[in-house]
Amino acid sequence: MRTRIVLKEKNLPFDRILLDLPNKEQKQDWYLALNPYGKVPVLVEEGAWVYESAICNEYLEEKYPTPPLAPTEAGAKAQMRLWIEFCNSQFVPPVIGLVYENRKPAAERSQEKIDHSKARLNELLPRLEAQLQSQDYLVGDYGLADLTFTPFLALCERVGVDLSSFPHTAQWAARLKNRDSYEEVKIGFPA
Ligand SMILES: N[C@@H](CCC(=O)N[C@@H](CS)C(=O)NCC(=O)O)C(=O)O
Repeated sequence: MRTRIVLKEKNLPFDRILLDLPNKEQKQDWYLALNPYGKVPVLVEEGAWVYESAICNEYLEEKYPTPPLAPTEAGAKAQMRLWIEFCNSQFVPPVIGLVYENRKPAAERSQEKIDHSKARLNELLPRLEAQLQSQDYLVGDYGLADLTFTPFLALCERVGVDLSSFPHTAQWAARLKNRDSYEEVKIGFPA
């Protein structure tokens, strides 16, 4: 989704090839040759193939810089990468933890795991809230740092993460989810 958001923002045509993840198509040899991690996405273009959504997105930004989705100044670019890293290494795991528990039948859910993931998010959200106190987006204009969070903010809403104590983050999440690019890619996003 994060790479498709970039493709949409840049108005780039693409074909989407879906893999059967539950049946582990992503672990077949032909796919492992494209991405040794056996995960989606892989971006394939004549002359290049790239995996890891953050790397796909920077590739697209460098190859198709208009409209820009990243700052060009080195310090700001480093800040952008730090937010992407924060998203992937800190923010995503508790959100995924909540999604897994939420998918189980109610009787099999672990309240302890749910509480643990929500507590972890409540430790992380103040960092976003502080950053968004005086600006609409994480680093300058809307860009790769923000859109890296978009699908996971949408998941937060679905699994009942309460953002009411983080009003700037809640408004930012609403702005991100309201973009046309997200509207177009979210179709088919599993609950
Ligand atoms: N860090 C990777 C994460 C990719 C990832 O976890 N993809 C999931 C789907 S959203 C996947 O392929 N899961 C199947 C699997 O792990 O076998 C990225 O951002 O590209």
